[in-house]
Amino acid sequence: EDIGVVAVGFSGGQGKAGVDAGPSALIESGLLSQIQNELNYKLHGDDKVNAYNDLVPKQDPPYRNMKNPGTVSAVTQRLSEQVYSHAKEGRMVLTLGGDHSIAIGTIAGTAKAIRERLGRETAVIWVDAHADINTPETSDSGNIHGMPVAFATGLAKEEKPEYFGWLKPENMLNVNKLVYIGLRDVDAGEKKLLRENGIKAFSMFDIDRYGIGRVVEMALAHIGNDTPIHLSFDVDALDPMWAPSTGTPVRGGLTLREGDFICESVHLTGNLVAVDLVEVNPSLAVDREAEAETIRAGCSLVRCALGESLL
Ligand code: DIR
Ligand code: MN
Ligand code: MN
Ligand code: MN
Repeated sequence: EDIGVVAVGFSGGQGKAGVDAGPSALIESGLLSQIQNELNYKLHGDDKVNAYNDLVPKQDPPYRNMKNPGTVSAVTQRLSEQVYSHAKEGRMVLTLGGDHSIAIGTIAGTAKAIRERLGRETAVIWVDAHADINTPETSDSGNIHGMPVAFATGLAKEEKPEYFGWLKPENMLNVNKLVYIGLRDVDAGEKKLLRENGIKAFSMFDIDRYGIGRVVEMALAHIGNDTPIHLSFDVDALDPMWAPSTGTPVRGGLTLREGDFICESVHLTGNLVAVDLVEVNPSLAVDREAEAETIRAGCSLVRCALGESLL
């Protein structure tokens, strides 16, 4: 099977340096060679990390409360083209982040390619402690990594091409094809958006109540059989016990096994078209062991999504 790899060394969607080194850490720990040699994928695309330095504007003042809006817009636009070019060829696309703002680009790329190639809408399973659905106006932080779902679904809109105006209807995700798993730190404005738009979300409370098996079953039932799936996995969905080295850790999260189970289940559908693994920040670890744990967890999630633990 063919897979397109995009390594996105980008941190402009939030304020902490170091998340741009996530992809190189994952790759150096052997992720791509495992995918190639153990899981037998044919790799296309990046073995080096994209820094996108050529896209960073000289000045990038806040716009509508967004920080680095021109930079994030330009990088995600380029990324959407990279993802699109893989997905159009029928390849599964693996994107290694980078902060979660990059999902604006990855979803835009897969949604467009899948519409053109299969005439279908893409579903997104968003695994995260956070809902990342703030609009520029509801956001307290101004960090765009808290907004990608709002832009991907069109809940946040902007005409100016240099500020996400490049997003067109063919890039969009339908809100009823979106489902969350793992939420536990959702802003008041985000809760309102989830409610008003009838968006399906399974919080940690639901996982405690039903167990991860039933939650994944319900999540997949919601998006429907035979729907192409884009899995966007923020490593902070995992409990900091398993993934401490990330920008906004929140206690009370998924065990590594629960995270792996989500990925395995999505693989088993046979409908997976894209995977994002984001927010691994090697430089935030308290020691080398915490750093290695987080990278190991990230690699495990990706391998599970690509079918490692299943025959
Ligand atoms: C918060 C935190 N909701 C924000 N979001 C994070 O900045 O909008 N997302 N950490 O990953
Ligand atoms: Mn998060
Ligand atoms: Mn996130
Ligand atoms: Mn398989």
